[in-house]
Amino acid sequence: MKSGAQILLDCLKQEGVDTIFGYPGGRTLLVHDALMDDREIRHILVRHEQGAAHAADGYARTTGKVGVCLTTSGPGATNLVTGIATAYMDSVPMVALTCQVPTAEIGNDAFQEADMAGITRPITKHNYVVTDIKDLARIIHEAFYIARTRRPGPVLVDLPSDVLGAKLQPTVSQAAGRRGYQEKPNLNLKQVKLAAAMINKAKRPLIYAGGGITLSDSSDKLRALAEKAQLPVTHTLMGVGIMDPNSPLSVGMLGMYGAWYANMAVAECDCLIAIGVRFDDRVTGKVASFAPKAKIIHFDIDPASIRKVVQGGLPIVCDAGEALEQLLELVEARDRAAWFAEIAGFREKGPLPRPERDTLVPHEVMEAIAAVAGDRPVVASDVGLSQMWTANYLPFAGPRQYITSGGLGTMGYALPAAMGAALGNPDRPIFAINGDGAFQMNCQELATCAQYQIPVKCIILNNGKLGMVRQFQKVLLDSRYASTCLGHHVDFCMVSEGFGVKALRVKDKTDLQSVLQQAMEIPGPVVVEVPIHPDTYAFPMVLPGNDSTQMVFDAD
Ligand SMILES: Cc1ncc(C[n+]2csc(CCOP(=O)(O)OP(=O)(O)O)c2C)c(N)n1
Repeated sequence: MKSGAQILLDCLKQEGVDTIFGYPGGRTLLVHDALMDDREIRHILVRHEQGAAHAADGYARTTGKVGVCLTTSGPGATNLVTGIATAYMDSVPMVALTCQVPTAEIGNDAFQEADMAGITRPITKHNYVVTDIKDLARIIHEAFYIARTRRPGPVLVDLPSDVLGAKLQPTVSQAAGRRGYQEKPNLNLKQVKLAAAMINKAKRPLIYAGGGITLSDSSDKLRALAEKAQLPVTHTLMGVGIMDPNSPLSVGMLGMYGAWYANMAVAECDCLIAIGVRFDDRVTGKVASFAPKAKIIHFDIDPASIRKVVQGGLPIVCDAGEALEQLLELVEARDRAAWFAEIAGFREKGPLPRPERDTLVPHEVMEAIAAVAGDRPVVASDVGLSQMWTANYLPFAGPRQYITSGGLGTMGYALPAAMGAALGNPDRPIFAINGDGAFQMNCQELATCAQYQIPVKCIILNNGKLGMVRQFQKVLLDSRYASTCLGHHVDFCMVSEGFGVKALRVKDKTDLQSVLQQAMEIPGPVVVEVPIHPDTYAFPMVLPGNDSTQMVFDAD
């Protein structure tokens, strides 16, 4: 006979889980007790459950495996909510295990009871409450299956403590599956042929590629397609790394904080080949004027994403990798030099700004990080100006190298996500790049990094402000900086040392490179504070409601 807690761990191992990010409480006692003797699963004790969710997310995004987090009931579980919503918006495979009050007490307002199935219904792909130990193994396997297949996403499993304590003779578990749930859509070849014909005919085609390419591990196929048919590629924030930014085929990131020339390419293209994207409002700007001259082909695994924002076009419900393989056979080589020259003209007219100033400027900082970063680094960026600077100026040559909260835009993401990435990728250099505001939202995770010697190099771009919001205030509200000044100076080095993490401070341009180099030479976690002038912003940008080619290039 085995307890529910033991059966749970057996199932996790069968699913290949080697790491769980968790935090204990009264309702997790049996699970944490069973984990204590387990040699195959390591449990990382975070300092806040939000950190557990982001760490599981960072682990999942960078390894392609399902990330797992574990909490107690009530406040432990509700602390996961932002992390689950973050994963949901970016289609990250995750299983959140929340322990619960005993089944007999559910609905009684028991101590530390929260209805997690109800609370997370709109932010999970699926969720379960296990009310009988006989269902436990099936539900756990199903949760992993649903989390990682089709359009991935977070699945929550609520585990009442009596179920974890009950005993059962386990039976051999069966392969997971669900009636009515198709693991992959059937690719409609007729539609792909139509798409190929449209591409072959187009004079100015453009690929608009996003996170779906990474999720289906098909960036190589995308590159091959672009190469064969000579198709320029612009990518979303979630698509950073799927193209080598130095490739002549790459047109960089489009959208609100993307490159003007990428938005111009969208405006001028005659065929927009959208793959694994969802026409997010930060991409389209004013929808009515998005890609006005183009016929649109939209490849996506989720039929609900197709024609959600932009109407018309050719819909193809598919796995991106399968579609790209077929398309590669069907597209013809074309000379599109004139179109590439046109895009090069846009790039020359409106490049990404690289200003020269006495104070440190974003591209300099990013280039300095790139110079010390080493082989295939993984960078988790937070939300704010630092996110846009990282996406635009750090050259990511491969997928799963850049992770960020794209859809929800969650401040406090970077440090715990980098922690998860580090545990999933022990051979790679790992960075967290944060604004000083975002860093303060989950800086408690430095204690986790110190305890387990997780080698995250945590870079704080310190402008003393909530810079991205301040930028809006500067441009839209006549420089009235309401509630965006972080007031008194926080000594981040002292904070970090207090958590047991070594800290270094960059003075200015003269020591930037040497301090970063020094950080790389120190084993384990290190914090590096970099001073950024408060009036340094992320330009160009599209103002809300505007056409995406009408970008603002500076604040004056
Ligand atoms: C949890 C959360 N709260 C509020 C916001 C709104 N917000 C977006 S960017 C930003 C400012 C970020 O400031 P900081 O981390 O210092 O980075 P900076 O923009 O200065 O680089 C804020 C408050 C958010 N995205 N997430």
